[in-house]
This record gives sequence, structure tokens and C-alpha cells, in this order.
Amino acid sequence: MIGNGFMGAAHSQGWRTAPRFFDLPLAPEMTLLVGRDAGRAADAAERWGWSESSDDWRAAVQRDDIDLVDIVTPGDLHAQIAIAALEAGKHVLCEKPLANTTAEAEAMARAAEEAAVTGVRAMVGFTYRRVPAVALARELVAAGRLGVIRQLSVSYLQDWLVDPLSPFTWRLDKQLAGSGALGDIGAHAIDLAQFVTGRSITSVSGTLETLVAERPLSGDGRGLSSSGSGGDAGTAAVTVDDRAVFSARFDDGVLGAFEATRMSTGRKNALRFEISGSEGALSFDLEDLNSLRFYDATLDPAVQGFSKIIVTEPEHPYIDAWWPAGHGLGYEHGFSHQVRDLVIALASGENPSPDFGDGLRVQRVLEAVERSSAERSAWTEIDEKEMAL
Ligand code: SOE
Repeated sequence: MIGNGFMGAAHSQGWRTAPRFFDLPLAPEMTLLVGRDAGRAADAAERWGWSESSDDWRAAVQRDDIDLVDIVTPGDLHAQIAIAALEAGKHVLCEKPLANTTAEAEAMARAAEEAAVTGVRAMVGFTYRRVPAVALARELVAAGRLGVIRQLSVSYLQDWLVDPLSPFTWRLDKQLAGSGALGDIGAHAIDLAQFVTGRSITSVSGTLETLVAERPLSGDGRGLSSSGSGGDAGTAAVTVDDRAVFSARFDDGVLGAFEATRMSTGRKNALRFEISGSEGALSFDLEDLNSLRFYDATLDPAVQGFSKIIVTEPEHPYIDAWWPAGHGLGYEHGFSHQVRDLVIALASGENPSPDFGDGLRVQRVLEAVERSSAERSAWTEIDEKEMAL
């Protein structure tokens, strides 16, 4: 595994736990953790259960005893690590978004196609597909329980950047992250919409905005300001979006509404969708991830209403490996489900899903939103004269 931040911890949990709850056809070995800082990598390896650690990813991807490389670095390293690993014959799991640009994503998808000829596989880590309630939503849509889809809205709202004194991080630097809320969490919203509906976005119209132009380079973000009193480490310019709002047209003609921001006061991790059609509707909120709300318009009108499905029955996706009904799962279970699905695909010689082609499709939507926002093509100004009464 290359990287030892938040996703390093989450992926390590998945690699440790999945073999203990699912009967996997292959036994993952947590051989090597690579980090930029050798000391911190060694601490993380010890803590998370990796046998070795190093600070040299180039050497790691060439080792004969390594069969798969799990990339959990910031986006600026995804392409070079994934392509080197694939060319060295290693399977790859790469965190989302696939890359920082469409050009990088295209090179990664090409490398994955070439590697697939010799049975080397690649997956991109959109783990919210593997929340049982989301997987159930896809099953219900695919089974036609909503009828003809007419409406779709997806929002991903967080608030960890609401404080303008929150310190600058790599996620606010375009060179490292590629984009801001759009790629970081908007990518999840885009992938989720395409996964649950089974349809693809074909055009978008959107706007990106940056709400806080610079942030302190150090300090606790709760009053220690680097410009003026307090810390003196200075500030850094935020070079990415804080909020993305866009419309998206799907290949079946459905028009979807999207929003992604990390400055939505009070929303901690609210990835929500509502989809409705001629015969029913579904709504989901990641902050209540064991539930899926379903409206069945084919019932007797006297008993119609949004029912709350508690998605913990053994018949529900992934659940039979865990607990009895009513004992909910958490955010971390998606990473065990991701390991399960990846290992089963590798053992059966199939392409894992989502693969780098799926990751490239999301990347193209991200870039289209950036282009649409830059061109301001969808705006119609209100003529003040028209307002005069
Ligand atoms: C930060 O916004 C973040 O950690 C994202 O980077 C993750 O992809 C998302 O799952 C949770 O929030």
C-alpha cells in the first residue's frame, strides 16, 4: 500500500478485516506500507498490521513478492504509481478520483487495458457503491421498482472547511488534488448516480466557486491566525473550488441536479440522493447509512408513503457476512466489501468494477464541469429594467 493518511488507515482496515468475515478465494498478505517519511511509515505499518515499511514506492512496485499495489496517496501521484505498477505486472487498486486530469486518467486507463491482456487488473476505489443500502438501491432500480426514472438529485455536503482559519491542506492545492470539492466528493456523487441508475452522464452545465481564497499554513484553525496576531507561518492561496453546483444530462435523457461542498455548516458527511420514477422513489443519506427510504407508488394509495428499509437483513448485499438483522454497519465496512469484490474478481480472472474505464468516465465529467464553469455558458443575466414595477 502506498500512502499512510486517512485512506491508508481505512484501506488497512479493509485488508485486515475482509479475510476474517468473507470466505475469499485468495489470502491477501499485508506485506509493505510505503510513505514519504520513513519514520511515519514505520509507525503506520506497525499500527495497521503491515509486515514492512519503506519510503521508496519505485522499488516497491518492482518487488517480485508484491502482486498488488494499493494507491492511497493524494491525486498527483496516482498516474505515475499506477502506470509503473501495471507495467511491472502488478494489479492496482487506486483511490478516487482516478487522477487529477483527464489526460492522466486516459493514460491510466490505456495502461490498464494493456495490462489486462496478461491478466493484470485495476480497480478504482468508489467504496460508497459498497454500502449495502446503495447496492440495494441499484438492485431496486435495475428491477424496475421505480418504473421510468424522471428525477435525480445528488448532493455531498460536509463542513470541515467552514472555519476560514482551518489550516491549508493538500486538498486545497490544485497541483496536489486536481480540484476541490468537485473532485474530492463530487466524484463520489457522480459515480453513485451512474452506479445506482446504470446510466451515463453525457453533458453538464455547472459553476464552481471558491469561498475562502486563502488559509493559514499553520495554527489550530480556531483563532491562531497566521496573518496578524498569533502564528507567523503565513497563508497559502486556495487554488481549488469550495463548492460545485451542476446539472447533468444522462444518456436516457434524465436531468440530474448535483451539489458538492465542504463548507455546508452542520453537514458532516451527508452524501444524499433522491431518485424518482413513474412507479416509485428512493432516498438515501450517508449520515444514516443503514437505511434506504423507498416509496412504492404501485401500492393502494391509502398505504403509500416513504418506508424506511433497515438494510441489515441477510438477503441484503454483503450483510450475511456480518451481524444479525438490526445490527448496523459503519463507514469502514465499505472498505472490506471493496477488498472482497476485488479479490473475488482477481481469483476469477475478471475485470474488477469499477475499473479504470469507469474512473476515466467520472474524470471526464469532472473536467466538463470545470470547463462549463470557466465558460459561464449557462448563465442568463436578469435585466434590472425588467424588474422595474
Ligand atoms: C474528504 O472530503 C473526504 O475524506 C473524501 O476525500 C473522501 O473520499 C470521502 O469518502 C470522505 O471525505
